[in-house]
Amino acid sequence: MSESKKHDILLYTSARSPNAMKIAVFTEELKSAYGFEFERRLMDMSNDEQKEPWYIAINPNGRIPALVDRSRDNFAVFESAAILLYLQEYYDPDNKFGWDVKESPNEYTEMIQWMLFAHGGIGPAQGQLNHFRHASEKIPYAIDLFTKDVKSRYAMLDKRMDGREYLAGPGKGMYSIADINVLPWIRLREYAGIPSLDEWPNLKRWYENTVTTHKPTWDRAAVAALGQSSNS
Ligand SMILES: N[C@@H](CCC(=O)N[C@@H](CS)C(=O)NCC(=O)O)C(=O)O
Repeated sequence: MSESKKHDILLYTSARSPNAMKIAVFTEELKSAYGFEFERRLMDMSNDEQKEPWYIAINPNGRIPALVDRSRDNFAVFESAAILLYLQEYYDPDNKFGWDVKESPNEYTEMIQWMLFAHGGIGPAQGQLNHFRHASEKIPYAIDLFTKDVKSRYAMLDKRMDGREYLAGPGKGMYSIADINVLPWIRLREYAGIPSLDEWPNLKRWYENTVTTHKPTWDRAAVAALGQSSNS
């Protein structure tokens, strides 16, 4: 691991969240690669701290995660995928986890397209499924609708991963923020009533190989973001 380098960055986050897990995985990868260190503040979600005016000034959407980069004039970033892109742009100088838009425009666009697919599709659909499955009033139509929606998006990822190791990049692909952006949702599938990945063998191999190959960082991220100590 590189020498530790503390950046003046404050991340607002919480426990038990796939969106928090994405950022935790990437900051752990940056820590391993560059010694990246930063400050983390857990929001008190049980008291709706994320809806308080001081936080809305940082993230108008009133949700976690959000980041303030004090070393860049208090620049604030919200939306988990945007935070991954921001950190990759400024704190991954060797492009170990992504591509530079000017140097590799095709790879960059491929990475962005899979990030947007997951951010605009899997996150919202699986989030709604979680909500309806765990609501006090059970509405079978909604549960069924969002189960089908999530499964169809998993099927699309499965097709993409046929013959590949990672989502974006030439050949079999390169481990990047495109993978880090979506695999935490796959990890937390059980809460959405999807215990097994057997229906999607390519997706299953991709998920299992990634968390095995990058086990130290994923394990540390799971402890930081989910309070879990082993893979699930
Ligand atoms: N699209 C947003 C979603 C953020 C989000 O929904 N965060 C949840 C935790 S996973 C949250 O803060 N929920 C509390 C609330 O909605 O008040 C992102 O990816 O950052």
